[in-house]
Amino acid sequence: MKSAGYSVAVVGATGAVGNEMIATLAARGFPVAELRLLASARSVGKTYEFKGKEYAVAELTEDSFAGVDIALFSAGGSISEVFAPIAAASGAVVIDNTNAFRMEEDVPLVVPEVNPGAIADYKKRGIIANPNCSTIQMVVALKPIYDEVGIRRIVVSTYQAVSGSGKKAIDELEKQVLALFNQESELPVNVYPHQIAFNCLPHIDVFLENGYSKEEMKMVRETKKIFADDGIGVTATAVRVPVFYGHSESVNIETDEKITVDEVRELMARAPGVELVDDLAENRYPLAVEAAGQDATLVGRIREDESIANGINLWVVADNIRKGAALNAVQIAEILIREYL
Ligand code: NAP
Ligand code: 3JN
Repeated sequence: MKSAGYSVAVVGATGAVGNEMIATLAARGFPVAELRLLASARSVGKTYEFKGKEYAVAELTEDSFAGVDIALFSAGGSISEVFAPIAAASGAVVIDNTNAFRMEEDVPLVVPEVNPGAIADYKKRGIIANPNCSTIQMVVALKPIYDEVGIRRIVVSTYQAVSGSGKKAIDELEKQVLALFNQESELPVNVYPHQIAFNCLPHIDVFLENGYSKEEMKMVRETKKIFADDGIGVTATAVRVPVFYGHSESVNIETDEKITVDEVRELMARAPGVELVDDLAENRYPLAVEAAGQDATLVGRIREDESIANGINLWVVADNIRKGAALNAVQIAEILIREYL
């Protein structure tokens, strides 16, 4: 650990995830000696406050990474494909929030509560991948059950907030709601193929040849990689819902050995990164509006799946921009500086 602190670059600093990266670095007291905020040429001139000081955004170029120790990327996959290897070659450790490297064998895909040991493999390429937000919150909740009784199959349906599609989608939901309340004849529909206000779209990212969306297949592949278990069956349905922050998930699992609802509750009550919210008498269960702005992954509605011998249902909710992106990345950076840099 460097006592003087680290030079940290945030690539995509002006975006929904980038803004949260800056806030998370500050909130967690990450030892930042130098902060480099990088985005497109469009954002040059914008400034952000970090720990009481103003920082100007610079244009991302090949020369942006000289002297940088840690580069947090969230400017989209095509930017990461080009610039993450450049950052790594100039000596930075890249923590990449995009899909660009997640499934590459020599790039660790890390959720600190689940597979922190995988971080050691960063040395191979100088890149660590952050999983997709929907995968992260699911594996945080399932890890203690996986360790206790094994998991054979996962059936997950997601209810994903618009902030997962970036700032323009947050604006679009707001504008559509206002237009509907003002009884305007035309709705602005630019980000999604359909109206998102008061609607549910079973369509996140592009559709693939097998009929699944890419978001659904990210959950399938990433879960197997994080648990280092190709034998788990995973099937997903990803749905965009008119919520600003907080992804919710209905998660059904079939375990190898029997586990009771009370045992799952006990595991959740002491699982790292999890908060058990499960009190039906008080109408307490995880809610997106309560998860928003929180670090914890909320787990509740724990029930036995009575249709099979070893089945459990859970409702899992987390702030997709925090634990789903920025917080997970900063937690990885914290382990990196504590154990490796
Ligand atoms: P956003 O709000 O639309 O922000 C996009 C960011 O990328 C902005 O800072 C933008 O800069 C920057 N950017 C775009 N084109 C650029 C270029 N040519 N050069 C440099 N910077 C460029 O999107 P977001 O929600 O923050 O998401 C950004 C990316 O993070 C996504 O594409 C995705 O890959 C990843 N992400 C991951 C998760 C996850 O599950 N882990 C969740 C959400 C997002 P300007 O403002 O200058 O255009
Ligand atoms: O839609 C969501 O709720 C999460 C979105 C994630 C996302 C958005 C655009 C591009 C990703 C991602 O993290 O997988 C990507 C991408 O990097 O491919």
